[in-house]
Order: sequence, then structure tokens, then C-alpha cells
Amino acid sequence: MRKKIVAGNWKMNNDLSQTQDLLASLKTQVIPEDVSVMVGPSFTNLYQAFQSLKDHPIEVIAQNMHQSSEGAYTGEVSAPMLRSVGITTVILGHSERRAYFNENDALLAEKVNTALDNDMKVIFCFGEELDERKANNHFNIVKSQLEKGLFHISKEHWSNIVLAYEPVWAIGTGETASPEQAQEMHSFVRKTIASEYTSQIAENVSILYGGSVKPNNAAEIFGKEDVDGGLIGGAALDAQSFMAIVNGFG
Ligand code: G2H
Repeated sequence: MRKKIVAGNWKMNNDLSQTQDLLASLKTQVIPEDVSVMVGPSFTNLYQAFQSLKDHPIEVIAQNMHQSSEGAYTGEVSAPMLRSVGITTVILGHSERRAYFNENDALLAEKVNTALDNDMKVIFCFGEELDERKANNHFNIVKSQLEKGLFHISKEHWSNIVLAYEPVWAIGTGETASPEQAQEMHSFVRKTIASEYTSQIAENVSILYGGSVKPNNAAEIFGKEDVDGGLIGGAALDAQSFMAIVNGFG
């Protein structure tokens, strides 16, 4: 059985007191035993969030990290730093990092290696832009992102990988991929992994969908065979909405 996962990506939202408030609300909620629930606050609030959720099933994750483990990289945060405050999972390759911070496939491959070398789990994001889908090139784009950013890892490392398909045209736009579009891509990704690695690896990896998931569409999307959960942005900033999405697994 693949792990069901719902991860909140808070992006650059919530200062310390807002983080504390949101965590306090989340802590009053019942977390279903069969779903791994994660939240990703900003770097400045990770330590506080980890401490606050220490004895709670919600995992605190990071939104990004630098590709080097240490060094003269002003303003950056390393994998060992994240580990030192209790964080063992990091989101890499989010489309906002690719678009606004010039993160390309080669850089992401380095980041993946550094995360794995530091015994961290990776939520690896990928997805096509609108013009690429319109040109019917979305499968090629996704395949290329996976091949260049991720498919260099060894079989053994796949247990530390979660995938997140996030079509760029659906992120923060209110436009969601239809459950059928999500399923079609997730199934394609699984087949691609099976042919590149093994069908067992393909069957065991959780593939999340991200892009305007809300309480009113989560259940339908999560109901698709190859969709194992979601990476949630806007709707993760409200405890009730986020939990309604978590409870979207019937
Ligand atoms: C996609 C998603 C979370 P949103 O970025 O990663 O954000 O749910 O706001 O579209």
C-alpha cells in the first residue's frame, strides 16, 4: 500500500505568531491514522514549529534548501541546518523555485543528491506550463524534468522520494487540473518510473497532486487510482480548509 500524504506548503506566508496560531488550530484536529500530514512553514519558523509538533503526528517539512551542505552562500540554508532543527523532509523543485529563482533540472539534481546524502526525504515537484500543455507536449516535459532532475538516483533511494505533480497553470490560479487530467499524468509517471527502474518502485512511490486543491475538489482528485494525496498551498493556510482536504480521502 502506498502512503497517503497531504502536505501543506505555506510558501512565504505566516510570521511567528501566525504560525503559532495555525499550529495551535491544527493541533486541536484529529489526524486520520492512515494519512501522513505535513506542514511547511518558512525557514524562520521551522524550529518553533518542530518543537510545537514534537509529540504530534503532523510532520514539519522545509520548502527548500541549498545544494551545498555548508559554505559561503549568503542567505542560504543547508540540509544539515534543517536536520539540526529536526526537519527530515524537504520540498524540491517547486515551480515557483524553478520560475522565480532559476532552479533548473541540473541544480535540482544536485539538491536531490545533497538531501539524500543528508538522510532527508524529498518531495520532488514537477509539472508543465500552460503553453506546453496546449502544444500537447506535457508528457515530454514531465518526463524530461524527471529524467534530468531525479532519475540519476539509485533504486535504494526511492523509499525517500515522494513525487508531486503540479501543473504550473493550476498553481494559485483557482484553476485545477481535472481529476482525469491528474490521473492521466500520474499514471504516465508511474509507467515511466517502471520502465526506468522497476514496477515495484513505481507502485510504491506516492505521487501527490498540487495546484488549487480545495476542500470542494480534494475528494474527487484523491479518489483517482494513481493520486496518493496533495501538496496544498493557499488552502493549507486555514486549519479547517486544510483538514477538510486531509479528510478528502474517503
Ligand atoms: C501549488 C500549490 C502548493 P496552491 O503551488 O504547492 O499551491 O494550492 O495555492 O495552488
